[in-house]
Amino acid sequence: MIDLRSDTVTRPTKKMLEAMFRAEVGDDVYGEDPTVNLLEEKVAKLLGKEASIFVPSGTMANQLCIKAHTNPGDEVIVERYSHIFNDESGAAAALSCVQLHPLLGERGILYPEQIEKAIRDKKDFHLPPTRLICIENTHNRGGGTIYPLNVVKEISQLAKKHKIPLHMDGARLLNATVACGVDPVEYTRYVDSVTLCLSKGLGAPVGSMIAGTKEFIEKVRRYRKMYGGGMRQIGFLAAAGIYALDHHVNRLADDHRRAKRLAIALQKIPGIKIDPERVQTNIIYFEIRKKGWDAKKAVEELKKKEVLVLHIEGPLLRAVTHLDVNDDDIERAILIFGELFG
Ligand code: TLP
Repeated sequence: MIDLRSDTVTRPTKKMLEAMFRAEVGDDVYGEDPTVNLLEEKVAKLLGKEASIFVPSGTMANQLCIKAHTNPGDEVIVERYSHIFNDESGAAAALSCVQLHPLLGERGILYPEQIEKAIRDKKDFHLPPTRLICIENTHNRGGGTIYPLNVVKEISQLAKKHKIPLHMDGARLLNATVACGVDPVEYTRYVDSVTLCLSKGLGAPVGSMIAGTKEFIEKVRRYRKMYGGGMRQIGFLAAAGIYALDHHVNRLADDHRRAKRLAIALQKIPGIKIDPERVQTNIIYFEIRKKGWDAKKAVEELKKKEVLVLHIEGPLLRAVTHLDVNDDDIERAILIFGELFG
């Protein structure tokens, strides 16, 4: 199978498994797991923040940040197609009792002018207080879109002016930084909290990180316990994260190159609609435009030929490149797309 559904599907490499096997562990709820502590120090440094914390998933990471930044009844500005708004099962409403205020971005990117218009007037008690702004980098549903640095800077200036914290869902932040050739700190210096997934392009089996001030991370630590995310001897998982950060960051560029190659080849197939110009990192979206076919049938027929893609909604399909997909797999997938939709 050539599994292009998501970069979450990777399996640990042999060397990663060896690193996991060798990990020293302790009880992380007591703060006694040396490997988790090492990972948390490493990520705090990588992201230029005072502290970081290991959590089970990217969803929990976002939700803990929302919980720690807000009070019930507050409003949180998000992008219309963001993961927080669409793919976290309504958690912000259920767990933090906040109202999400979705704004439509340009391929997922929000601009300061539209955010400023959406910030509520504090003096009017009819209105929910705007307590948090969330941005997603890279933006998944936008097409793996990279936030331009100057836009993040301007949003941060706006947020500061209004004394509203800025959160970055950085599940794929390192895809953005590798693609732009910038240090992650160039982005994270502008945000109050940031998440980072170890289990996507980086190839670890489990885990996400949150980084911020020491005070913020201590608040998150309490909520992590409340949400049932306090885990015990998880140095084995942290070791996978450390290995991923040491060995799998620069190679994200290969995923980007392969996604571009796939997109350019798919554009030449008459039954497929795609704009390769939009592909900035490892995610591509496309539509099937062949008579008698719809997205569901396309997924089924591709599966019969051992290519897995994800149906998003309506005619939209997604393919994502990652650690477990090599150049040969991409060439084979291109041939199969050609056979079915040419
Ligand atoms: N995204 C998954 C699906 O849930 C859509 C995927 O396959 O892409 N932020 C962003 C931007 C994400 O894309 C995801 C996962 C998360 C957060 C949540 O991470 P997990 O799956 O670890 O909860």
